[in-house]
Amino acid sequence: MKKVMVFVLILMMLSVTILVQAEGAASMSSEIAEIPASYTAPAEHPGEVVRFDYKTSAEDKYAYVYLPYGYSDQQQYDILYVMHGGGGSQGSLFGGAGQSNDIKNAIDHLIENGEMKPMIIVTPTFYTERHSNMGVSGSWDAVLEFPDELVNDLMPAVESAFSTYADTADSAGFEASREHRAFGGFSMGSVTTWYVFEQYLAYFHDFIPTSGDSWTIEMQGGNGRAEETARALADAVERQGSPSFFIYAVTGSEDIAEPMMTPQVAAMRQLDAFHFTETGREDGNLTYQVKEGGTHAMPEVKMYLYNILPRLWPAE
Ligand code: FER
Repeated sequence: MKKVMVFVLILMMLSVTILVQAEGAASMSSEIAEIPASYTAPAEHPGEVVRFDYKTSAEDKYAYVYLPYGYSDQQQYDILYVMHGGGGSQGSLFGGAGQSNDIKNAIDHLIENGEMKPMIIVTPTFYTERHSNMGVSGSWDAVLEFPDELVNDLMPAVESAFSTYADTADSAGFEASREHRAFGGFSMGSVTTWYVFEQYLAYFHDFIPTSGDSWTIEMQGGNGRAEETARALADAVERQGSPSFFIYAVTGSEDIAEPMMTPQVAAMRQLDAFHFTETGREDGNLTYQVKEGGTHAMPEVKMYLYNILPRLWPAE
């Protein structure tokens, strides 16, 4: 009798261990690969980063726009918007117009080798002349205003200048082409991404929140108020008519935002609006990866984008 009890106890401990390991495997991932060194060098067929000027009701602004090699207005392109983090700028990802840095070269190689469909990538800024405070609170003010600028000013301008799937660069055109449009960002740009998800799901299908939680309930609410934050996101999905979407959430194990993102995603997984998947877009609408050793820095963001971009609109 005693022996049986001990055996059962061992079995129970073993299954707990296995469960804990499985839980860990769901968030930790070795799947995020470094950008191959050869991809950080210039490609044979490079795309081009150009400056794009546009107007808001208040001021003149600009973004950088990556145009893939052979860009032609006779073709339609998928489009991704990527927002920088606090203190960053339009140049945080690609450097500037005419430049070719590691991630720009990697994207050129991915497209050149048929690993990724040619796409347009826009890197704007949430800062305006009124937001000179680039600290967290000043950035947050700017972030809160950005989603409206995005859909009212930036998207109409950029998507009438360049050829996307939006037949008309207005709300009807953006809605009809939402499966060909994504929004992502790093840190405060990830906070921005969650706001865009909450407000303009009608225009975007894919989201890449990188190392930043949703501040819809409060600053860093993904940590202390994970359930309310997740519920607010689920309510936003329902309010917007529950269209399909896909969220590629990602951070690093050593990232300062990881303690915010992990509880938020865990809470989201408890809700019907979200279907967690580790396999692919067909099997759910939310995935989350935590890169072992990853910190809150641009080299990681570039690595995450290198891994996620080819999954947005898979090459044929
Ligand atoms: C987070 C989301 C955003 C976070 C930090 C930020 C520490 C941004 C910080 C910054 O831009 O300075 O969850 O956690």
